[in-house]
Amino acid sequence: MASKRGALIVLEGVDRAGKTTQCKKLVQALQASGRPAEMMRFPDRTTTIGQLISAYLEKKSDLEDHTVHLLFSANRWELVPLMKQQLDRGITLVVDRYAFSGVAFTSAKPGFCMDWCMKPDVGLPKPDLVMFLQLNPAEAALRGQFGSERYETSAFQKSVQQKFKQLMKDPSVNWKVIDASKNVDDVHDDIKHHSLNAISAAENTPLGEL
Ligand code: DGP
Ligand code: NA
Ligand code: NA
Repeated sequence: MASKRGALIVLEGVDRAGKTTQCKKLVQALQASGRPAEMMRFPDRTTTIGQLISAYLEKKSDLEDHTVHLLFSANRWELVPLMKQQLDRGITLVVDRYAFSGVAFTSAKPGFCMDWCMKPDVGLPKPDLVMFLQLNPAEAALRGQFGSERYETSAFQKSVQQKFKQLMKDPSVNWKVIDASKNVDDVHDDIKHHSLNAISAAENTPLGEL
């Protein structure tokens, strides 16, 4: 019998919802309980494509909007062989943003429909679980000022949040909404609970495709 695959677990959410902190805590908790787990994040700014994206986000370069959308997608695709290899080895991947950020952020720009935005990501490994860290804009504002990167304005983030709401209506994706206004440990408990269920379920189901 083949060994059991790892689960593909994604955290999405608006800025300052605590995604990165929670991804790290989840990986630590899984590892501490003897379950192999690794963290990934998109965009992965370390690759050649990722460096183009990073310069764009830092406003050191300007790129045409369709072009940058395709670069974000290419950045996910270039990591697929590694992701599949790790999942096959039984490693659970905890991913900070994925294709849903891709659709939500680009379709929040004028002149883009969600349908077009989804196309380049069709066929990517499908997450076994996508947790949306929900935080209302007022509470997010209390957590600090926006940085200086592209997209970090409250008007744009509001529109991104609306796009995520539409994406969460897709019943073919295993979405869970997490109340990110709770304290870090309570949010972690919710995330861990859903993740353990997803890890068990993934052992008996093949990896899907978006
Ligand atoms: P982060 O490193 O998690 O702060 O993400 C960088 C920024 O890029 C953040 O504002 C979200 C945005 N982003 C992430 N993925 C995509 C994508 O695929 N397309 C677009 N247009 N933006 C994205
Ligand atoms: Na950011
Ligand atoms: Na983050």
